[in-house]
Amino acid sequence: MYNMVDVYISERILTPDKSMDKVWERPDLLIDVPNHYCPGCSHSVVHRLLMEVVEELDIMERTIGIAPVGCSVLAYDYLNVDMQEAAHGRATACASGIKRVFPDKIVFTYQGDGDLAAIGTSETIHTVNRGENIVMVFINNGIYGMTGGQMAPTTLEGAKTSTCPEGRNLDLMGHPIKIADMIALLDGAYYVTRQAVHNSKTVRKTKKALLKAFQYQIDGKGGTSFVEIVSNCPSGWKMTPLEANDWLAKNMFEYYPLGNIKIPQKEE
Ligand SMILES: Cc1ncc(C[n+]2csc(CCOP(=O)(O)OP(=O)(O)O)c2C)c(N)n1
Ligand SMILES: [Mg+2]
Repeated sequence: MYNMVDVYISERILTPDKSMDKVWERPDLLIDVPNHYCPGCSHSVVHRLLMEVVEELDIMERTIGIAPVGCSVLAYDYLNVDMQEAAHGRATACASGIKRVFPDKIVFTYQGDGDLAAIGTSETIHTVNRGENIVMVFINNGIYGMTGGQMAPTTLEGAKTSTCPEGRNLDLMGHPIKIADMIALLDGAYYVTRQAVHNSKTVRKTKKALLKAFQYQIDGKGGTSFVEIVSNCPSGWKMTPLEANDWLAKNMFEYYPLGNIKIPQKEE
């Protein structure tokens, strides 16, 4: 089985004559321990990008991350910055409190779709509406990965999960929620973008988006930065990692198109 990180590395370090040209190494802030993510899972790629960004911006001493409930509940075991665990859905409420008490800290939440767009919908909307100067990283894998693959608010029409084994039926279960588009309408949203990490091109774009989001917070720009990352869940989707990435590209981007949804006015 492939691991997303291996795919990414192999694309970059195998030169045509198969000699090794090392251009990548683990960021120091990504703790060198085996992680619990399934092979091919997007979470580990995004963890790495986050720590690269924190390292490059030289903010490791003042960064505080909030871990959610979901597959990334153990993020604090892998990210070597100060971390706080939040109750399910409450990460942005925690982040708001921490940022207000320590305005010089750089605060981010890291949340899945069940956490951010289901149980935490209220916290999500009101945090952005207040324009809290934090970064929200949103992993939209269209499923509750941790608990065995139940339908999430973002599950696509027709997609099969353990709670909609016949496929999501819109009449019965409502529409997949485009939470990033919703919060972009709020005046407190400063930067809202939707990215992905299923190949090396999108990985690079996501890193740029994360760099921007953190830089806005460092510069004290007014408002919340929100980076959605359309992600996979090979285990929950019952696919191999490569099948999952194919399925994601063929199905998810039509409903969740990649690109910026709201950018600061001077950059328009
Ligand atoms: C108050 C509460 N309700 C429900 C749960 C069960 N639960 C744990 S994780 C989770 C969903 C996680 O899905 P998501 O946020 O999409 O993260 P993923 O695992 O897909 O990365 C649920 C419903 C819980 N832990 N606490
Ligand atoms: Mg999920």
